[in-house]
Amino acid sequence: MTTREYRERAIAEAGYNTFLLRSRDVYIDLLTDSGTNAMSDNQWAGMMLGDEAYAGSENFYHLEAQVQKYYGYKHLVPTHQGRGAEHLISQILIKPGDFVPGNMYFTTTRLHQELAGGTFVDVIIDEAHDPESLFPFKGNLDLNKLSHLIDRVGAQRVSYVTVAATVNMAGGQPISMQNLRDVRELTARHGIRVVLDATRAIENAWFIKQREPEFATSSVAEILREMCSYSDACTMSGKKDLLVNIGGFLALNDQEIFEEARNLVVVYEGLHTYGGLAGRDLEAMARGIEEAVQDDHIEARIGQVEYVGERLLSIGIPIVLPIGGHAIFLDAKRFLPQLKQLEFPAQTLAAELYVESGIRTMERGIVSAGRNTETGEHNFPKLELVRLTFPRRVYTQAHCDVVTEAVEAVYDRRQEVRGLEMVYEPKYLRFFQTRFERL
Ligand code: P71
Repeated sequence: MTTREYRERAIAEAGYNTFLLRSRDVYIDLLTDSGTNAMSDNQWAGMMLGDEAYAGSENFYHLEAQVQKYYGYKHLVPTHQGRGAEHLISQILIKPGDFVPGNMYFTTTRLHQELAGGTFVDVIIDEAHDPESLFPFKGNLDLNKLSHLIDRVGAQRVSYVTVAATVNMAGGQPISMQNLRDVRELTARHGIRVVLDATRAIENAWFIKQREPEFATSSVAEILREMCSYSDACTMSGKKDLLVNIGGFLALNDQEIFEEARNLVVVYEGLHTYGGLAGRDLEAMARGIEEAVQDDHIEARIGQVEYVGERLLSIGIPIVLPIGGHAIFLDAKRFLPQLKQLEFPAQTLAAELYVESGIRTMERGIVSAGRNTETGEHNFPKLELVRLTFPRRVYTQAHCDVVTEAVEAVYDRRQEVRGLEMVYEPKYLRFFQTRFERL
């Protein structure tokens, strides 16, 4: 525990950016659920069985078998984390001038598409941009938007469609199985590939089980397999669903693309049987898959997020609805209506929460959205959110109660809160290192 005065100094020194705080100065860390999960005894035991051969490690073959069994793709290319896989698939499939439609942008995904010469096009349904819409599958793609894009630019210039499950930037919102089937059908007619961002697909599968009657009695593992069957490849950050601290992969069916990816991975990540990871990391991820698809686990995980969300709702805090899979998203526009978007409401709220309680959260608004690559202007996203992200198997209900009380305390003094001014901005993924001062 630190004092309020201490935290005032710490956040000022961090340029009011929670990414620039030292973790020792944080009391409850809800920055991200990425790589912050607690590994099980079984995973740690697996770490002791690391086969650290340069080539052909046993742990690679174990992971490959697990990915084939649970995700259903033929080929596996391990990478150090999700963005490594995004880099490979973007470099292989995107030609300069191409378009890459997807269900809302994700920061690293879009950047790799742009660096490969592509233009990302958001084809998510409108409901996803409305924090108050109660639509149960706000991750769905809008098939009209997608087919208009294909008609406008021609199927030849659409590299592939990125389908994220769940959609992080929309508030951890799921896509329905029906929508996955429809996207598959539409793209198949045009010969366009589908690449799934499977980072939180297991959480998505749980929502399908809850909300799509056809799947009420299916297991999460069965739903996951079917979800993946409507895509040609997936990129994966194992640091979320798969309960590890580091790791990711690209998995795919097409032999030719696999050969290219297996060749390119040796340039950027490491040999094709380790992809920048130690053998022990591959083993922890292989074991993590099996734990992650257990219905009991995923129910408890999403149930914890729901518990916090329901408590916040009961005291009138504006959050994104429905409650998402990995996080609660505070709606900073409604929380701090006195601030203009260029006074960075979500960045401000994240800083205030830290000062109030030592809880670390993440901005997901205009700072994360970056600038338009052509005009250089800020992108102005409709959603201006602060994410309270829950690591898996880490915090207790008591921590959750402390979090709720902290949010309430900031809400009670919301009228006094002033905004921020940007004083330093790096070129790529600016939200990680941008610095601010108080207005
Ligand atoms: C999260 C992260 C980590 C992160 C990344 C960028 C900015 C802030 C935080 C990473 C994801 C993700 C999805 C849907 C791909 C990646 C990249 N999320 N797709 O939410 O959520 O994976 O971090 O392993 O490279 O805190 P990577």
